[in-house]
Amino acid sequence: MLTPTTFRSVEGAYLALLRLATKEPEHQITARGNDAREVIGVQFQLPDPRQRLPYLVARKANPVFQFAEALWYLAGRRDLEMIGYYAPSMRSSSADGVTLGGSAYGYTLFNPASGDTIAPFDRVLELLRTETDSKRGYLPVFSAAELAVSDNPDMACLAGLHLLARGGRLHMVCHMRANDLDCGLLSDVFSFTMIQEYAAVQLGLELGTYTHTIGSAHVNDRNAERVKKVLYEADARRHPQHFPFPAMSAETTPATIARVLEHEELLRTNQAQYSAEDVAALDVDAYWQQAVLLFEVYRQIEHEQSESVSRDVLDALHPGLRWLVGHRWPACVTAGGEQ
Ligand code: 5HM
Repeated sequence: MLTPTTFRSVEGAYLALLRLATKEPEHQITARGNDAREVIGVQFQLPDPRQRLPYLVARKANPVFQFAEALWYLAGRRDLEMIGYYAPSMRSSSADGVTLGGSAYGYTLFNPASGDTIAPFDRVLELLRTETDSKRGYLPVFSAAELAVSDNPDMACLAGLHLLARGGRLHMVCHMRANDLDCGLLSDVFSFTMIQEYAAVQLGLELGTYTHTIGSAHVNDRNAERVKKVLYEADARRHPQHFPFPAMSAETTPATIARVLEHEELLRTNQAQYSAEDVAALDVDAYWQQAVLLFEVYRQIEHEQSESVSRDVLDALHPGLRWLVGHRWPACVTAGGEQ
């Protein structure tokens, strides 16, 4: 087969790659102190990139982090202050304790490079507006300069994103030099398909296919037990969960992202507390209100050490997001359900 295998959702791709790397590894490697099983040069395609969340009890995907990271990228940020709140483990990748380096992909994509005045993302959109069939809509992320930094704690794993407008749809091909199949793949696919959908909205195009290609696809030995549990669950279950994910609102602009992030900051710093009714009245549309609801869930868990996330907020969540929150923080949701 010369074309990539397609999957209905990221979950199928994730499971297939875990099986491949753990059951038929090509290599056993040790790189920067991590032992891993690896396959080289793999790819898959999602015909519907909106199906970007896995519903596996053993994996406990964190939808709050997924939205936070996607927004952090879309806003072109690199600060630890925001992303470290949702993923404390990312703090260890920062060289100065304030910013992230190569993995702050949005910073590279959505800000002008030094000496330029226009961000690469905006240049590519302009190119696709003027020559739809262009093959040049490539957004490089990995840079050779990263190799020159000795003991670089944070070298971009994303080589680049390629946007191709064909037949009224915006396709994306993602090239990763390396992908941790258990820990990195899911959040990467979530965020990159959000960038793809955001680009499609800006161009007024339908969402096309998403193709993910990986140089080194690996599973770290330290995650082997969890991976076994995930694969066991997938093999044993009779009825996989599937919650179709809604389309990003066609009105989404950079100002929308900025407004969502204003609410995110208020919640992260506990300067605001929102009920579902408050969120419904906010200056962001229903699609992005879901992100604000997730940030409110997390505020209650982090700042109130809440044993029960308020029922109205949970009920206002999209069923798939509610399912994920319930499995990630079961104690909080069960208690809330009893109110
Ligand atoms: O030694 P190296 O720089 O390749 O280690 C980075 C590790 O983080 C690799 O296992 C890589 O696959 C994983 N990773 C990922 O899968 C890292 C990032 C952040 O750049 C990412 N996805 N987005």
